Amino acid sequence: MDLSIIVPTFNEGPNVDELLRRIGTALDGRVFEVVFVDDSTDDTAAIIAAAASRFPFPVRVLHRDVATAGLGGAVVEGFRAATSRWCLVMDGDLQHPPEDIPRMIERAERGDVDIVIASRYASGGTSGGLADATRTAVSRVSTSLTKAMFPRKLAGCTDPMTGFFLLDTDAVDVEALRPRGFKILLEVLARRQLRVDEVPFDFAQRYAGRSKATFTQGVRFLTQLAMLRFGRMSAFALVGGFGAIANLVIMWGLIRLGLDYVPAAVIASAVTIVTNFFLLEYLVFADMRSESGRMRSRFLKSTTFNGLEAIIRIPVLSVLVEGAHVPAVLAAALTLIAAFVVRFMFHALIVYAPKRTRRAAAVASTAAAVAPGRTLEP
Ligand SMILES: Nc1nc2c(ncn2[C@@H]2O[C@H](COP(=O)(O)OP(=O)(O)OP(=O)(O)O)[C@@H](O)[C@H]2O)c(=O)[nH]1
Ligand SMILES: [Mg+2]
Repeated sequence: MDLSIIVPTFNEGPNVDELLRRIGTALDGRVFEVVFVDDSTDDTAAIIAAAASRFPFPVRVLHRDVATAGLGGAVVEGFRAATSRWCLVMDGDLQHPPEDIPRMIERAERGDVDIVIASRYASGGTSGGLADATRTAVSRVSTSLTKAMFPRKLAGCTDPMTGFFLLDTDAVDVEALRPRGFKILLEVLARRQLRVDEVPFDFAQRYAGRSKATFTQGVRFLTQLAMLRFGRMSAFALVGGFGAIANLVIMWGLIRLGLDYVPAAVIASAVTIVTNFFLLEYLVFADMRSESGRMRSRFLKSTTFNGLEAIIRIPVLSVLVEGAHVPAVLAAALTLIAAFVVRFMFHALIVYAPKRTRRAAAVASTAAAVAPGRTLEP
């Protein structure tokens, strides 16, 4: 079996040589290439390029100046660049021991699976390399949550969050993957029912360098999960719901401070409109940003729309309060809910509309914006 090994790297310079050395030893006698997809801000790409000549197998490095979609985006870029149909994805910090690759290949060569996943949680595997008790707990809880949300597609998989797997790229539609954040395997598994098997492995300690897992990555992951499961609209609703609650809390606070409900509603709306925009940018439409023109223009469209919406909403609010004697905060809640669907359509179809000339591509991508990731299980 020909193999492309894809290694996403972000500032992993001190690990490169050891990684290549151990891969070379583990896969001695096999045909393979190593493709690093590098988003580093340091000299990792140069280190890889220099190391490449010291090894008897092909080593390539694709350095991305714009790290679109982070780790997940890097892996997809690797799938595109790979020369082999079978791609093995592994971290660049040696937490994924290269010595386990032959077992994964042997499993795939039996010919009855689309993906072989190296699992920390299958019996025989261990997760000792997780930094501390908190990371272990977060990993366990998010694994259970994820499995609960995709009971059928993840039935054969104990570790949908691992970054160590061997995939037949002919079994997936690489261009349809919408990676965001850290968990590319989940994206692959949730899109299409694949034939899965696992091999257990011992998750090692990081060899050198620093972890890139952050709290922000955690928030991104939750958004990704919501979007894969229920489509983009649910993530939009989540952000909108958060904004609505913030709006009401601010309004309530200002009224308690003695402000009249109209200026209180105006201030609360202004604050939430701006916050809402950034949450949409970085969570809900993160994968569509690079194709939809300039951020400034999206900001203007989004805030103008929401501003107009608030300007219309506030007279309606006052009719409800003065005319129909609905309590102010309840009336605000009702008008916020009513505005939701219109706002989603406007953002998905106009603010984040792809700026491409080919109409067909634009139409396809717009359709994807409104109903993406609706991967309801059969
Ligand atoms: N290309 C690319 N690689 C990334 C990015 N973020 C992380 N990586 C790489 O993805 C792999 C996994 O990242 P780690 O920081 O090890 O994350 P982790 O294994 O969950 O965290 P630790 O257990 O603390 O090591 C490493 O090879 C990183 O260099 C990114 O934005 N772009
Ligand atoms: Mg790591």
